[in-house]
Amino acid sequence: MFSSKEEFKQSFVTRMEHKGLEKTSELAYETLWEMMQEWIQERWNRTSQLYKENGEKQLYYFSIEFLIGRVLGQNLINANHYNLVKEGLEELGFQLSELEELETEPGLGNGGLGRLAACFLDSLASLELPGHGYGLRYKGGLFTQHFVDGYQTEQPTQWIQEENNVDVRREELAVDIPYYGDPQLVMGLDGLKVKVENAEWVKAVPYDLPVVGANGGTVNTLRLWQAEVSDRPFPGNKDYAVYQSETAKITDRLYPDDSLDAGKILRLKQQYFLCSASLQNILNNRNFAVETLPDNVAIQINDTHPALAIPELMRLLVDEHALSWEEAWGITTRTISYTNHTILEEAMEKWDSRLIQSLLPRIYSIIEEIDRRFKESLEQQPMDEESLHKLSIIENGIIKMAVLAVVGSYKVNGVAKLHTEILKKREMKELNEQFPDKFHNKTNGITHRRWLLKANRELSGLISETIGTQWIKEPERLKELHYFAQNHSFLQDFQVIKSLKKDHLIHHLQRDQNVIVDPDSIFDIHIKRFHGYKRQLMNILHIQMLYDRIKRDSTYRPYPRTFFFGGKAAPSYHFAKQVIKMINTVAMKVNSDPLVRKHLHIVFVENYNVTQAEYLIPAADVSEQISTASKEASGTGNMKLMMNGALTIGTFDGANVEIFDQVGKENAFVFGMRAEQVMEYEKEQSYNPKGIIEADPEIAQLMEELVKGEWTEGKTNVDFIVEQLLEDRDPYFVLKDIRSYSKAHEQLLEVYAQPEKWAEMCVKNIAASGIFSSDRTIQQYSDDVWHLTKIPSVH
Ligand code: DL6
Repeated sequence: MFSSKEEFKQSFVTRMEHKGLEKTSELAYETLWEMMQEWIQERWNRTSQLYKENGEKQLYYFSIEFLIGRVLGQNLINANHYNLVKEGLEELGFQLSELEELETEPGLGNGGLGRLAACFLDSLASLELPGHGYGLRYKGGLFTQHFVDGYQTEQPTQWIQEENNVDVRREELAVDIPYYGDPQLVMGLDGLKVKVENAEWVKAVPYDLPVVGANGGTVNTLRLWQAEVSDRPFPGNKDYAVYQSETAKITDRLYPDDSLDAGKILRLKQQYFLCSASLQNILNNRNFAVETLPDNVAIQINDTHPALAIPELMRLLVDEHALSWEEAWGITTRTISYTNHTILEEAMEKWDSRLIQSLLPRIYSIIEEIDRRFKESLEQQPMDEESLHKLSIIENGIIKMAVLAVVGSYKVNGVAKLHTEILKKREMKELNEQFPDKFHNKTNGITHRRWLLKANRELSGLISETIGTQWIKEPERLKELHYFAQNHSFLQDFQVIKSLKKDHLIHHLQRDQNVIVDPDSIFDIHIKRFHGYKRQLMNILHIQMLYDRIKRDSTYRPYPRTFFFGGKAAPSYHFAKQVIKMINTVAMKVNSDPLVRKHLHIVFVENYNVTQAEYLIPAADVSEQISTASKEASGTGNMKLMMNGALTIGTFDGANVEIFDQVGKENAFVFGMRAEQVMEYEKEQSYNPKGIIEADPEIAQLMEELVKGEWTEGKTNVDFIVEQLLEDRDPYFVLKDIRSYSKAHEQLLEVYAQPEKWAEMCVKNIAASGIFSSDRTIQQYSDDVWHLTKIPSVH
């Protein structure tokens, strides 16, 4: 942006003076933002021009979520201007960190899936690969979480303000999206074709956000669609006012609650809106023959939310571009590939056929035809009913989006080795047998530029001083740190930085939530969405066990620990909301007990988001990754925490397995059942927690207290929890694993009592974390799936 600090300062001051107002932080932020945008714009134009001239294949990542977090600091880092700007501003009396706090975080995602999409965009641009995102421009991102009386409350968050200068409106690229209507066969110039009469059209207007890669060379695009009323004629028999308000809702909020039918229709509208707008945009702006689409474009669908891209591309190719079904199918199935992010039954998307039939009649008929042809192709094979059921796209009035996504894609991947194996051997066994070459694994990754370089400037600095800066470009070179894992002075430096990051977190929490945390305690961090399988319940039950033990046994006086929780529950997920309430209630009791408080402290960080994560992760000593084995597809928080030198206490689940492989089990605290055991229990339905309760007095006491409501201000606040543990037979095996979890915690305390040993293990974790950079993941996708060519930027 500037060749020197002086040049930056001069330009900054001139602009501030030009504004002529009081020199507030807000004005400084606005000025810095403008300067950065101008600098980016130039690079952005250059990259677009380069792509146009070059004509190489482009990747489009379709995702209903992009949890990008704040962009100002990240862009400055990727532009290599962070330090220069920080120092320049300091000399002018401003703190860059304070200005960064003024940016509203765009919460355009719920959790792992959306954050992964953001990491991928960062890696694509940083590897100078032509890859862009397509998403939705929700006015309101994920809700803001507040606790009232310990309960989660949800307030809408408005990301987009009147004067929004983060993204650029591209009116000239707007397209119209058809809903409802009657598909009719009409005779066109090129023969019979389907035309949807009386459709309700909605205008999709793109807004572009720049994605700045490392060294500021390549600037790719994240294109977000906004819904507006269309100029096309409106069907006479419909209510225009209803249409207007329904249209505004399409991009009003991230993921509306889909427990009701109205919510479901809206969700479906959103999904189709994203797919249709993005595909029309790709086809309208191409400079190649449509038949060569797979050579010029790769489309990755992020889970099944954008799976309607398959029938929509068919519609566009057959109805608008007059291709035959066979030609169109060949093109579609060589262009689209699909990533699965879950095997949880309830998260596998299924749509009521009637809903799609009424909202998207032409799309429904295309899905029917895909299903019919696929079933026809299976007719020659002997097939039992169960297999046929697993291979059906439409069955009993239900459309299974995952089956549609597999059938219509050329590659399908899971997000960690274990997850992919479970997909291939169990969840999608029959599909894998039909398409053995489609399935592959791509273990997730995280961008080390945000999660180390930005979130932990101090640790990054120490690493660079120690092994040089090449690790920034090639994160696997973090391995070189291994040689320093027993170097006393390096370990000391690491410890000093950990304490510093703990202090940063403490100040942040003091300011934000008015809590005081002991800097010398172990920072044990459990941050993720609230879900039964993620077992925040096991963590809090274990803390209750510790409380009871301290009270009961005067010789048990463990080293002080602060247990941090952070995460949101879906508004309609009552069980998860009760766990939140329970944590807050237990926190009150633990934190106010003069004896116990010396050993245990619970802090629930309100409104966990990317910004909070940037404070929490560098400060962590312990990373809680305790999901029921087989349930967590990958996890990415586990990688971020490891990269910042936290030790994992975790199960053999998702990417934890690969983390343990990389760092060695001796450098983590591994416990609990294996995935095969869990799946065996589930198959046999042979698990009954009652036996465990009867055999373990400590667990029995805990359950008794829980049932009596001693911990939770009465029974009604835990009825879902008690019901799940006892009547539903503990589906996430909390009671089965809690004993080994407790033992792992005891081992952890033993190691923490040896500070140098602990630090050595932390450094070994950092050294082994490079493989979890999303640069590795993206390069693998590019090599095996997208076949992109690196296009070096011109500086
Ligand atoms: O792949 C990103 C992320 C994984 O790390 C998590 O393990 C997984 O739970 C999450 N999956 C979803 C599924 N949503 N749907 N459908 O968010 O993906």
